[in-house]
Amino acid sequence: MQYALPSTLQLKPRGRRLTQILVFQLWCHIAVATQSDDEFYYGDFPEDFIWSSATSSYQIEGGWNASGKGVNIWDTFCHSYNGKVEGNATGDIACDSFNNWRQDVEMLKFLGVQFYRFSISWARIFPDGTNATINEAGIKYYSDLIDALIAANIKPFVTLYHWDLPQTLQDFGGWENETMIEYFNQYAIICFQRYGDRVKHWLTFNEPWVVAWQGYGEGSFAPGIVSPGVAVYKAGHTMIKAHAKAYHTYNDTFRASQKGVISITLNTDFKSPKNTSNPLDVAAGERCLQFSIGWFAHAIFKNGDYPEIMKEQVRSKSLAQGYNASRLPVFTEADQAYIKGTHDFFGLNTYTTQAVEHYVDPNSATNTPSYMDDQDRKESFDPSWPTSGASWLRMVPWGIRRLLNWLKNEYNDPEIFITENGISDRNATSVLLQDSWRVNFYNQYINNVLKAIRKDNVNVRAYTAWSLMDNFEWGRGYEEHYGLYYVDMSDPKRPRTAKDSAKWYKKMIADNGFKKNSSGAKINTGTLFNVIALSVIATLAASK
Ligand code: PNW
Repeated sequence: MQYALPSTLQLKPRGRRLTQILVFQLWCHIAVATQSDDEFYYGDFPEDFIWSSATSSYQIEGGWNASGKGVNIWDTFCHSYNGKVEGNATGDIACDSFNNWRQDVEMLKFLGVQFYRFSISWARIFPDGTNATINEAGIKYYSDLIDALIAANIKPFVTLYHWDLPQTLQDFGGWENETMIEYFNQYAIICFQRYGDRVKHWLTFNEPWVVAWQGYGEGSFAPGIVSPGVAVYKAGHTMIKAHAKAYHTYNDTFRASQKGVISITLNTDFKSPKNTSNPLDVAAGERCLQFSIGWFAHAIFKNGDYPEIMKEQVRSKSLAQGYNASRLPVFTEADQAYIKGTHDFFGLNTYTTQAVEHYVDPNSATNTPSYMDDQDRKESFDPSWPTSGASWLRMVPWGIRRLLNWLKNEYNDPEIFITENGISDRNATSVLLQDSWRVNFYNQYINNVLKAIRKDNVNVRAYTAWSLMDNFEWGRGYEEHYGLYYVDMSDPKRPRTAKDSAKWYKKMIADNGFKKNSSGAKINTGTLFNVIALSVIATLAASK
């Protein structure tokens, strides 16, 4: 028997029509609201918003054995010509910023950025990785750069470790060996001592995820160790502790006199459930975020320990694989207390979004243990997302806004410094200067950052374009380009030329946001369409 409403509550045909119209109106409102998220947002950034661009030592400096510099793991990796770097390229000369750094400062001045994020090459300061010998020529190189930046009113934003570990330390096991913690601390101390009078923004590590996974997991990056389920976690563990130690050193010894800030830069893609109405995919998306950025952020920004889901997954997989304990190392209570809260802001590098689905490999127990398998997921791209020069990078502008919101909620509304964002190409030289696809990328991504700030109240303080110039793109050598500036690698002088994206970024910075066309308010076509549709349907419905 069908359940019927009491007759007093039953809708008359006319009332039913009205309800249909109301439901349709509601749908239209939702459609407009969702659609307006995709719409361009005109407005400006907060007055004290920081614009920046970035590079890293090995990618731009060259001078690999100049003026007393020691050998680092990327020198060794490239010089082994092991086929892992496209075209057997090396960073021996790169953009030759060891000699051309004055030009780099001019480029930054042209852009009008307030900050320049660069990294220090550890082996240029400590040739054998330890404070046994200090290379004064190396100290001077960065000191001169810092002075020139300050003279140009550009604040130096310094990364201590952007992947170029001194080779001598790798010979002791690199980040698999916890003695690195003290070596890193000694290196950090000399940087604070020599530069901290002028440098007020520090990053300990750039993307420990990439170091751990690509360096010690799949081995595609230096030092090229292939241990996807064990060394990967050990390296991550050591870097978290090394970060915490350097933070405390700064806090206890240097902060009072130098009055700077220090933190870490973590990377992740946004992980979007492939099927948003499948709870398993939704859980898989969240799990992947915990495994990627939570791996490091949970300890530093939350409670000193790894995310619960990560501990559970790695432990149960490890036991099923015949280990008698988890492959994920354990933080003692003392470690946790020491690591928790070692941040002054949240440094974020992000480029893309992955679609995530729940997937358990049936052979998980017998396969080689792996950080990837530990996550029980498959990642892919929606085919509609535009490609780039990197297989891992698709342009998904709304992803950055979703990620910023996720970070806000997950880590108690931190101050977020976007320390890298950008897009690559593999185009021929002839079209590199007219990089309209890169302008489009920046336009849309930065607009989504603005929406995160203005509509969602995410506390984003800085945006950094990766990269200032085309450079040594790690495993892709010189074939992939991220620069706002083109660098002619065939010319020994390595001349730099501004691309269209550099000019666009300069204007955006000068405007501090997106100005409406001077002709006045732009009509929002999406809303207009919905309003017309709504009234047509309402009229039709009422006339029946
Ligand atoms: C970052 N991935 O690296 C680095 O910090 C830069 O040095 C680098 O040039 C830039 O992004 C572009 O690659 C990443 O495979 C390397 O997901 C690889 C990945 C992410 C970031």
